[in-house]
Amino acid sequence: MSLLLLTCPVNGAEPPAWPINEEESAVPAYVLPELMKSEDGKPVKSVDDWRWKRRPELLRIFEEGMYGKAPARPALVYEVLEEAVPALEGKALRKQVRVYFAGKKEGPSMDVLFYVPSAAAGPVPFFWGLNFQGNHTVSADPGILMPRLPAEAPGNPRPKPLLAWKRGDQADRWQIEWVISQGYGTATAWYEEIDPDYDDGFKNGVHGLFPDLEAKRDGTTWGSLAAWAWGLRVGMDYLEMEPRCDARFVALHGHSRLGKATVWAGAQDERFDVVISNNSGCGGAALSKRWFGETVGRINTSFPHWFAGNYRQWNGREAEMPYDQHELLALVAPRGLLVGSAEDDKWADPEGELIAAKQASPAFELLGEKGLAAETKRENSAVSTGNPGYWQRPGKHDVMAEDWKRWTAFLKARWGK
Ligand code: GTR
Repeated sequence: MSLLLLTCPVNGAEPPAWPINEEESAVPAYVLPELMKSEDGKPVKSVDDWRWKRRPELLRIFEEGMYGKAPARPALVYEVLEEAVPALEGKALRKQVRVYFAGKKEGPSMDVLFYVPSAAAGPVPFFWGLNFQGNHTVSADPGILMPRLPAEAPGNPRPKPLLAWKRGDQADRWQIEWVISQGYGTATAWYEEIDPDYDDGFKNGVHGLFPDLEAKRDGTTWGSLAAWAWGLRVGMDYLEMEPRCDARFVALHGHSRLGKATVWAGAQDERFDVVISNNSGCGGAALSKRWFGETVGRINTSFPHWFAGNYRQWNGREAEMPYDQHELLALVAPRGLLVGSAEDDKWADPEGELIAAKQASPAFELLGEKGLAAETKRENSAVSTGNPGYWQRPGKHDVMAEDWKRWTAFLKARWGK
């Protein structure tokens, strides 16, 4: 029994501040806000209603209430660290580029690692996503530049694990050879080069580039998820310039916390033709009002730097929230959205992710997409042929070869290549 609902101290211990439920039978009834009704109570009936009224309204709700407002992106400034060279036994070309965040060649920057099929005759579709442990971990390829250690700062716990992360440690999660074999390119950068993932009062990473914004910090100012999403959009600014990338066909993908950042970036930025959420859970694709797995109170307590301050007002008060994550997913419409869950990943609430995708469907349908295929079930997701697509694989919270296969099948169905 994993239902933890303690109302009084047991043996002198304090009850958990944010009780967690992982039993389906214990999920109470909940009511979702209506996606296709504007704040003024009017129904969303036409493409124009969606495009000019509901979509901007929802973007503002998530920006001010949850992830926080990000500054404008800088002018694109980059430095080619390595021009395309043969790699992966000649199957790919590898390129490495440093993209600066200050609009000049100093200050924080991210190193973007690219592979494209060496056989490609022209620009190819691309996967673009952030990695957890440094570019050198996504493949054993010895040519990948080692990440620079994040700036030392009081309380910075990061350099130590970074030194322990080995080349190729995360290769299973990236499947680069397989992606190349499918005729696609792939690009990645280490998320902590955008904003180190610990609570430092928003001084380091790209937050530190905007002192005026920090001086006025309030409940609507950006947190780390918004910073990673911003970095993903800066990366897209580069991909649009990259001659080997066909920027009309870019699939943004992210796992777990990076899945949350991915969904937020993809919701805002229509240049991403496909958005893939992998096990993104609470604050990503999973509904907040469904009491299962991680909760708003819990995530804001464990990770106080991830969201805008305003989000904390919903700690323990999910039932009163005026929005929920199906409305975030709907912002991807009519572009491609694929939500992936793992069966044993209760913390991320696979069922809540499926329901959110289903509840986002009316926006996709209004805009001419098929919507989540009616027959989609968690246990039989292979039939998920619609848009949004949904897929659940057996196993735990992770990115696996099967996930990449499913993602690629979704892209091939959408792009015809
Ligand atoms: C967990 C967190 C999740 C998820 C995960 C991850 O600790 O509670 O929301 O983001 O980390 O990113 O690996």
